[in-house]
Amino acid sequence: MTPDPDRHTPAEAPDDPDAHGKPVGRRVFLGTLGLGALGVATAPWLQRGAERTLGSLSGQDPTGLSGLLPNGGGFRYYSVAASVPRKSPADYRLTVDGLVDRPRAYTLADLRALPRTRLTRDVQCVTGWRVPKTPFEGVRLDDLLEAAGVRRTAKAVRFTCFDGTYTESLTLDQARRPDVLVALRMQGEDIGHDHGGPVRLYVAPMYFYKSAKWLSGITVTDHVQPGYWETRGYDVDAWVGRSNGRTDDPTS
Ligand SMILES: Nc1nc2c(c(=O)[nH]1)N[C@H]1C(S)=C(S)[C@@H](COP(=O)(O)O)O[C@H]1N2
Ligand SMILES: [Mo]
Repeated sequence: MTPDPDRHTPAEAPDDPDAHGKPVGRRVFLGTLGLGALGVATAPWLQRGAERTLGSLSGQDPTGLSGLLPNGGGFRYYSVAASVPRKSPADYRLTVDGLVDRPRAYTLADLRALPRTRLTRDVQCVTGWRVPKTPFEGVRLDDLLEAAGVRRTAKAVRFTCFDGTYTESLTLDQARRPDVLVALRMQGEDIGHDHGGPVRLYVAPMYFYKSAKWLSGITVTDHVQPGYWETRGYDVDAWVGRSNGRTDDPTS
C-alpha cells in the first residue's frame, strides 16, 4: 500500500518555525542556543539551575556531537558515540527478535530485495533545524514485523544500533504506521555512513531523534523501553509539533 500523504494531518506536519507568531527575537535567540535552550524551556531535567547552565550550554548541542555535513543540504551530523564502526554491505546484519514467532537476521541484500516504500517529508530536529521535502526509501517496519509474527503480548519495539550506544523505541501501534521505514536510501542515494547507513530508521511523523542511525536490532517487547534521548527527558511520543521537543506549542 502506498502511504497516503493525507494521513499526515496539519497538526502533525512539521511547521515553519516562524509560523506561530512568536517574536523573531526570541526565535533567533533560542536558535543560537540550540537544544540547551529547548531543554530549559521544556524538558524537566534541565529546568533547575537553568540560569546557571545557560551560559555553558550556549553554542553547544547536547543531542550529541553535531556539525554541519558537507553537501548535507542542511543536515547536521549527530552521533552520541565518539566513533562508529563502518559496515560494508557484506558485514551488515539487522536482527529482528523478541516477542516474535520467527526471529531473523537480514543481510543488506535481503532488505534490498523486499518491497520498497518512498516517502518525502520534512526532516525536523528538536534543535530547530529542518530539511524540507527529503525523500526516503526503504522497507516498511510493519512488513518486517509482519514477517516475524508479532506475539499477542507485544506492546512495543526497541531499536539498537551498531554504534553500541544509541537506542530508540516506539509503541507497537506507532511502529506499524505506514510512514515508519527501515530506510535504505535518502535523497536518492544509498544512506552513507554519516547519515547512519547502510540502514537507519526513519520515523517520518516524529522528531528526527526517533530515526535511529546505524540500525542493527529490532526487538519486540512487552513494554516501551525509553530510548537514549528519552531517558534524558525527551518524549517517547515525539510527534512533530505535539511533544516536548519544541519551544512553542502550536496547538495552543
Ligand atoms: N545511532 C544514532 N542515531 C541517531 C542519533 C545518534 O546520535 N546516534 N542522533 C539522532 C538525532 S538527535 C538526529 S537530529 C538525527 C541526525 O541525523 P543525521 O546525522 O543524518 O543528520 O539522528 C538521530 N539518530
Ligand atoms: Mo536531533
